[in-house]
Amino acid sequence: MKTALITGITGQDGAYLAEFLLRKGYIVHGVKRRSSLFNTDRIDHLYQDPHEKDRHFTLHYGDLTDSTNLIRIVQETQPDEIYNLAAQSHVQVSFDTPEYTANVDGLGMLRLLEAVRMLGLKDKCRIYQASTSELYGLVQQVPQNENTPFYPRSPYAVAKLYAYWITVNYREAYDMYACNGILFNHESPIRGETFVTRKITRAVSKIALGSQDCLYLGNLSAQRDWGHAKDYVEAMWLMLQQEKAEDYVIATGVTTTVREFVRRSFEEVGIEIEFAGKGKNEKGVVIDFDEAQLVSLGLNPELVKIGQTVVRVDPRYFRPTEVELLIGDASKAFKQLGWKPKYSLDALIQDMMHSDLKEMQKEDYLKKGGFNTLNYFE
Ligand code: NDP
Ligand code: GDR
Repeated sequence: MKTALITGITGQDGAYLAEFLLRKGYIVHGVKRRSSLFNTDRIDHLYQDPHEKDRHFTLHYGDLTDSTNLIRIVQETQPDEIYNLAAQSHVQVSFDTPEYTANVDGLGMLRLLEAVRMLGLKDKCRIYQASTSELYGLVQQVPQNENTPFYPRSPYAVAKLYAYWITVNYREAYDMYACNGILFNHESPIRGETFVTRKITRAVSKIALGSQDCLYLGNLSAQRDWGHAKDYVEAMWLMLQQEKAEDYVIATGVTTTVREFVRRSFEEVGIEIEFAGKGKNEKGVVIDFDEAQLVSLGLNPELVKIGQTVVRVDPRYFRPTEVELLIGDASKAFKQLGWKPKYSLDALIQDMMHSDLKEMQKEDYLKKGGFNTLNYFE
């Protein structure tokens, strides 16, 4: 029975990976941060009471900025595999918190590598670093593969560049099994609500229910290679099961604009929209709807108005420096890992819209029934 340690277990990928490894029979340990409110929603279904015998799932308090706790947790858990997924992972937020982002996303990996090395676990323990397509930044060539030069365009990407190279360096200097998964954007129904895909699927659901009028977005022309997180965590695991540690690009090879993602999300609920105008003045307007489809989803067609502006651009979401185009070439992973994504973009959007629509319908129902959130300050 293998033991895995996951940092960032409370995040999107951490939750999917924990599920995946438990199903494979692993003992899973996770590092969670202390917070004033519970932050374990995504993994609550995996929780096991500390008094249970044969526990396969354990959480430890810790933080990637604190070497002392990382050394203690690695020592206590003696992992065969470490997945370093913890990060301040929001690109725009990294412009506001550049030093903190560097500390967690850059030095965090160094602290883990050192913990493994100092504890004499380098021959037992394999390490995965959550590297990112943001490393490519300003377009040098497409599609991007393992040999494409990096040109990071945010404090987040620069911090991740350090983590990428320190992983390569420890592999070469100390012969450690350490690898980088250069993962392109991957999403799911449990994606953080401030990333663009989830922001879109939540807002489209609310607009279809009549509880929100308009969705405000930044750069609609950015192009991303979006996959499903469920597929991508399998690739992380495969990277640690090889004879030799190497770095791999994980992507679908298909790129789509933010604008098109919005259009297709509306299509999922039977609403057709069209974009007009340019730059800050671009708008998305309802041009048609499918009454039968709306009804079949439990929605009221009378709430949908032809001519309604449902998408507007708000420059506050523009980034100081942007990554305009990402398309991954994952042929190395296809060949060497035997990995292939199962979800298409349409299947991903369907999964996210289905889940958010249900969630918003539940909220709407509770609100209409008078069960509003309690106001403790009245
Ligand atoms: P999330 O933002 O959903 O999760 C990040 C996790 O890191 C959370 O568990 C968070 O804890 C934790 N965390 C943040 N700061 C610290 C810290 N100082 N110490 C310990 N834990 C911390 O990200 P994803 O799951 O989407 O991504 C996982 C990793 O993969 C990240 O490193 C991300 O940068 C990288 N990545 C993601 C891609 C994507 O498209 N999703 C693509 C390529 C790379 P809390 O819940 O308390 O906030
Ligand atoms: P990204 O994801 O920056 O690619 O990083 P995000 O979903 O935040 O942005 C994707 C693109 O959409 C544009 N955009 C908006 N983005 C957000 N968040 N909110 C908006 O309102 C909005 N409007 C337009 C952005 O400008 C951008 O071009 C994600 C993270 O998960 C990283 O941790 C990871 O490393 C990379 O993916 C790969």
